[in-house]
Amino acid sequence: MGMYDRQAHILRPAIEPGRRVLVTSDIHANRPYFHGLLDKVGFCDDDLLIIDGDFLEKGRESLAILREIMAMHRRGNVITVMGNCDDWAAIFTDSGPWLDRMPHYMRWRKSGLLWDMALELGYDPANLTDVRGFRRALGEHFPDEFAFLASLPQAVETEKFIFAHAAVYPDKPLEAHTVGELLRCDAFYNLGYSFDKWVVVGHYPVMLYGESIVCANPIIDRERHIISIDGACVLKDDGQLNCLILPSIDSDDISFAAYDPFPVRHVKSDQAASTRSYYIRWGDSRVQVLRRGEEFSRCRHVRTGYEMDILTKYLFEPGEFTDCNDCTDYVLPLKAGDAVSVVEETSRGYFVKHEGVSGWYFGELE
Ligand SMILES: [Mn+2]
Repeated sequence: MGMYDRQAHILRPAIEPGRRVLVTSDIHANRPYFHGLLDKVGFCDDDLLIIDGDFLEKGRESLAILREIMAMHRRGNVITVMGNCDDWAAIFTDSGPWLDRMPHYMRWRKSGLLWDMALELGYDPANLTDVRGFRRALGEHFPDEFAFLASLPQAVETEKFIFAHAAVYPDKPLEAHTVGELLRCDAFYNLGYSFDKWVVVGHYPVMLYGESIVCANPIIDRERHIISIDGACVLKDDGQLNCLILPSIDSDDISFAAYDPFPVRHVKSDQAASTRSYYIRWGDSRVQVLRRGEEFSRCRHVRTGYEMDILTKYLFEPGEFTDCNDCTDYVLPLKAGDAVSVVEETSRGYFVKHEGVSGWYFGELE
């Protein structure tokens, strides 16, 4: 049974009004960002945290964060929605293809839940030969972990909100959705749907909705009632872990907080925004190197022809044509005294973030 054959499990919890609710997603096994965010918002046992999927994989500490979230569940202040990267209990029910792909996936990622579990069991995770024997060992040694993962709902619904990892389709009842429909969907916000309840999703990094500007802050669409919160923690160097803040589960007074680890400094002089910019992103990052320099290289984005200087260390291969790390030439509009977080310090200036937006600042900092 694949993701699109399984029917979704919907949770409708009773959440007492007046309790503060925090909603995050796509932590991707990044415990420093997770703790940084919880510290920043002053998370305590009186609050309720809703994790909107994908707390596992890609980052370095999948097994540790799984156990941490299980402990939070026992204390009763977290509700976790399943993301496509958390569906590991399916290895015991889904037949065939997944099992055969498992060794390849582990070698490629060199991290993740099964990687961490293999290490704890004394297997060499990069050279898994007997996958069925390994799966049997997982079931024997990690029954609580897999029971927890199997118990996760694929959507949580309240009077005013629906929390699902990737998508909700307005033309059918929530329980008629398959697991795959709720957990996988690229660019859900671009599908144009509107909802009566607030639909809160993660999964698709919000900056990918921008053409020329990189903004990691949540998209809160008050007309269509869609909120997209994945700030691309782990996935993008300048990403952040976002969370919505609801004073109460029955409130429309929605604000947000974000955590990233970059040092905060203040700009000394005003700067005007660039009138033209582009954002080269993963999946569409083929560039032609016109002049390769020590620190910066002049590059032409192959699909659009847009030219910009890119940090040479962002270029993946040494040849004339290469893919590159996500980057932009956007120059941020700033006022003297503005706080910025510094992502890169270069001989030309600083690559910084200001209110969630990434771009260049060419003046001095204090
Ligand atoms: Mn996802």
